Amino acid sequence: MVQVSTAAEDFPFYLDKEAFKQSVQRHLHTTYGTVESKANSLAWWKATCSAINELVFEGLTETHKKHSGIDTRAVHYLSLEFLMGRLTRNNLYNLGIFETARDALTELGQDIDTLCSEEPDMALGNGGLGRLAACFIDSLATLGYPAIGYGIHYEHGLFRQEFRDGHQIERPDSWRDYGNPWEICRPESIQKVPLYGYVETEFGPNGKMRKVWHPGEMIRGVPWDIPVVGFGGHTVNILRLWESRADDYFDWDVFNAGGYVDAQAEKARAEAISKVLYPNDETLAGKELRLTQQYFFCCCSLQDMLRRYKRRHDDFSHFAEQIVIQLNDTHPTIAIPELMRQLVDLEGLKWEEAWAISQQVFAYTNHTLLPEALEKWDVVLFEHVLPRHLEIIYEINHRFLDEVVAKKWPNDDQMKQRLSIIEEGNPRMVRMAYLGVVGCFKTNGVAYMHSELIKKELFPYFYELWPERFTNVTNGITPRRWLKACNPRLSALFDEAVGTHWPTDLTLLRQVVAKADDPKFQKRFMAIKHQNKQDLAKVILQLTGVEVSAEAIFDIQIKRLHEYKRQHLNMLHILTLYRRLLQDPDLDIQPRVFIFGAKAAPGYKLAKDIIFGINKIGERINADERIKGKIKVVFLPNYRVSLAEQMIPAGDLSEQISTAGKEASGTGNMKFALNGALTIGTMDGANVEIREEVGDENIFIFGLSADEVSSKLKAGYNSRDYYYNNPELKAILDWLDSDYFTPNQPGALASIKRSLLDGGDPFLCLADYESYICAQQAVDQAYRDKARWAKMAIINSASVGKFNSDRSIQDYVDTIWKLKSYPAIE
Ligand code: F58
Repeated sequence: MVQVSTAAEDFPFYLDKEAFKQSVQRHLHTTYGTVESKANSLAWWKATCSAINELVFEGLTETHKKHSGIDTRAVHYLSLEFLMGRLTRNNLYNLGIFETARDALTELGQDIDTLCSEEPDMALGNGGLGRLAACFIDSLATLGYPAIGYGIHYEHGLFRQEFRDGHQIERPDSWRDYGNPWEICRPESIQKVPLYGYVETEFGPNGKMRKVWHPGEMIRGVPWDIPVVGFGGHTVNILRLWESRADDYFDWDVFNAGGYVDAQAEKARAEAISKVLYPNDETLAGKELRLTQQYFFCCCSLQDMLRRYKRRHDDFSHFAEQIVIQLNDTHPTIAIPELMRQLVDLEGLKWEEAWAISQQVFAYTNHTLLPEALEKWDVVLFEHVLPRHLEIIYEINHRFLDEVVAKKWPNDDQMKQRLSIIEEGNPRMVRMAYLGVVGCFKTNGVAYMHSELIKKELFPYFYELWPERFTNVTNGITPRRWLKACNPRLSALFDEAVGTHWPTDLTLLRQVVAKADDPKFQKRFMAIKHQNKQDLAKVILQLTGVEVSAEAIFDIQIKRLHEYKRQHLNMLHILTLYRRLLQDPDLDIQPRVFIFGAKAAPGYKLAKDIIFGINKIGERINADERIKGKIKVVFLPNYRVSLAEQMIPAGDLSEQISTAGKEASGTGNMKFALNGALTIGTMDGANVEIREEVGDENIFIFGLSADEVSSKLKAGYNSRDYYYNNPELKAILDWLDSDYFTPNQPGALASIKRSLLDGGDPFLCLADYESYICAQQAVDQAYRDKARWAKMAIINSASVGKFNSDRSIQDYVDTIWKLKSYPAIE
């Protein structure tokens, strides 16, 4: 493991309070043209960012000098999503000047929390996959690795969610309406991207055949760089996001011919590419615009890499030593044929040479086993948008089937069909995951269990062919954002207990296990949790108007809304408790607040119905005086990174209840455990590894295993058996047919029941119901014993050092990327 010093005295940037104050004031005057008496919080926030940027840019320049000076191997992380959230607080912590800035601002009459909340979230991602990319670039910079993130500069990130009468309404997100202080436009690195058109076979002067693509359209890619400050400030890498523009905005020919309107329309079409992030989670949108987005950013990024490489090299013999490209899911796999095109068609390499390079450069991370999330593109659509790439894919496939598959399984046409990158059928489809496996030297899953399932279930024949290509890298989270910055109280306690180095070596927290039984430590730990809960209670009141008590169990489920994540199983538990309370208002249960946060894909009807259901059930329960406030249900609108940062430190119970075998890893599970919440969860994804770390007695595991789930489905699962055999379950499901929760709208929640009965309950909520209710009873029991709960919470927090994203990155470096660390500033 690379050791990066992060002791306060080792931070390279020392800026005293006075200097910071002066810098903020100077920027207020000279950058934003305002004065102290007139400036609002937005102006103060921007001036603060400019002051921070003076240090950031210095780090950026030094890092650039260092990395280009040694011409070193670097990783290029290609991802359609980077869910960065807000950057101000993080940059301050990573530079080691948070306290200095806070005190300076206080003296200027400004509150740092207020200023930080002026920053809109940079929500350029849907969920786990995008947030993982953000954690990874934080870790890469922290560890001093040469790295660049490449993605799209969406004008609108993930939609803003509002509730209207309990229904989700989507509103456009505008994260840079008033300018964004962190981004730097780099017009000197603009790239051109061809699209559409046709391919011709030509013969060169030497009689050699070559393919020439005559594109129907050219788009410009304009890069915007976001500096990525590593913890300790020793390295500042960049995230480079591409914005699409019309190639020649002032097309004089069209313009002069009276085509002003046509020229404008063309401009609008070009700009549409980076206009908006697709809000789908775990379902693919087989839309032309999405394929165009994928190609657009891969094409720009590869040209950028080649341009930089060619500055120092005359041929491509060192390309694979210098460059490794990680594909974040299949979304950027189009980069594989694109590199082939650039090397063969544009640089004149032989196919074999180019393929040998390409095979050493790419690696692919898979994030899902769900069949509906595995990308496939209609061959006809593909040919229309990228005619040359389809030819290249055919060639890759042809050589793979003839040279590799036929050798291993001679005369086996069925095997060829099975493994073909092109799926036969009507329509024929390009299987992007197969292209990924064939074109990459490594394919990895994101948690141990997931990686095993990839080998056994998703790609069994590829695994037989190339066992050495498959590997696991368990996900992680950055402890800088997900503990130090979001939970300053607990961070201070840990500083005192184990010293200040835990933000880079999270395993140091293990020492705290020794204090788990110490009543004094327990008291301090739980007092912090209580204060965090009080803070969240205020947020809840402000966002929902519902008053909740910090004495109650804060039971939280935050993640995208999806049937496999089973928010509706949680709902069934709520209904069960509510019904029991109505039958016996004196029932002795621990008070609980059920807290949700989730966005549903705009076209995902059932997911939206579940949001509506939870909102309506909450309204009824929260207003029902008979149950004396013993349970409350709140759904916080517009769940996003900055809201997660307020919720996670306040969690007592973390709901990780996906159907076993469906959640590749999960990362929210790690964030909660680190902040001292106990997990109630299935044996799925990284829950399995969390259990290994914290011990079986400190986690509430329930439900069928992945093997049991698949046997049950194979044997013919009938959810009605559970419905008819469990009167309590039957009663709460029948409740959904009534208008009890939706006065004057009988049956408004019936679709949820229908999906569980007529719909066959594909994610086995009813099969796991009883076991879930039992596990929840065990939670209730455990919470009664304050000392026991405190001990369990402390052990969780202290035992999850493995899930530091620095460890994930080091695993990638060791098994896939083979990089050397070069912190720029010592
Ligand atoms: C998530 N995938 C996994 N996809 O579901 C989760 O288990 C894992 O922890 C995480 O990746 C990180 O590895 C995920 O977030 C998406 O959001 C895609 C967006 C584009 C469309 C398809 C889903």
